[in-house]
Amino acid sequence: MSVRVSRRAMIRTGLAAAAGASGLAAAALASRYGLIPPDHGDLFGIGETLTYGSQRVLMATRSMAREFSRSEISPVAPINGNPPESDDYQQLLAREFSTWRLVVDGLVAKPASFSLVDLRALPSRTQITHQACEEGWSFIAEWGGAPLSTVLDLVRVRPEARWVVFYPFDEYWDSIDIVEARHPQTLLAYSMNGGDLTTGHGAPLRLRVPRQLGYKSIKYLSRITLVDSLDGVENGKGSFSPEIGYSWYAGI
Ligand SMILES: Nc1nc2c(c(=O)[nH]1)N[C@H]1C(S)=C(S)[C@@H](COP(=O)(O)O)O[C@H]1N2
Ligand SMILES: [Mo]
Repeated sequence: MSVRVSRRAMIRTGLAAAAGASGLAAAALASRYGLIPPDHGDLFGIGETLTYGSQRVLMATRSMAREFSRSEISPVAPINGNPPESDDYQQLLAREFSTWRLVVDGLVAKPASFSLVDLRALPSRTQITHQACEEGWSFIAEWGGAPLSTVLDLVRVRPEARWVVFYPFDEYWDSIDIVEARHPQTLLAYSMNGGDLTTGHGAPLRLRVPRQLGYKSIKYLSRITLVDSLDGVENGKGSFSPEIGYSWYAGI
């Protein structure tokens, strides 16, 4: 039997109900099933664990972000932040990214790097999805690229890998879990609204994670690395976002 329950209702009742409404019991349960987000010790603490844990346990991990029709594409797509100023990035831009390569390494059997030509040769997917910034604005756009899962298959992810970490050419960095990384809508996007990705929107390649807020969709990608723990990665919180007051998990 399948019962349709609203997303909010599920999140509200979620793990708290399963654990007898006790936050600590919920945390113990979450820990047992590997559902602790990497920034659990932070500001959001127990609430973060409940949100991430509830969504991972109760929402089918395959739930899809809404996709829209072409007529719903926003006429204006705002840009958040300036393109990286680093010499590395500026030189690649000057050569129209012909010498750029995406490095994929870490807990993989076959570390590799991919040029834009390589990525464009992979099976592609387009999706018209909504991108919402935590600052309160949003837009709908069509994104095209290679599913991240295709690239993960090519490098052969080792079974112990649990997190995928993304490094761009600016100071951002972030990570997602393997469930999110393997989701069919999680895209390495090289096109937007039918054209090449512009510099502002993240050229040459950006991540699109349409089930989470815009800040998880890292632009200007340089390297992707697979790890079994985020403890030793940068600040140990899975993302730079907790440093500026935002949670690692940004599910919507
Ligand atoms: N590398 C990098 N990725 C980034 C950002 C950034 O400044 N640098 N901004 C993030 C934020 S806060 C949002 S809302 C989206 C904005 O994407 P857009 O500029 O294409 O609208 O990109 C995200 N990815
Ligand atoms: Mo944002």
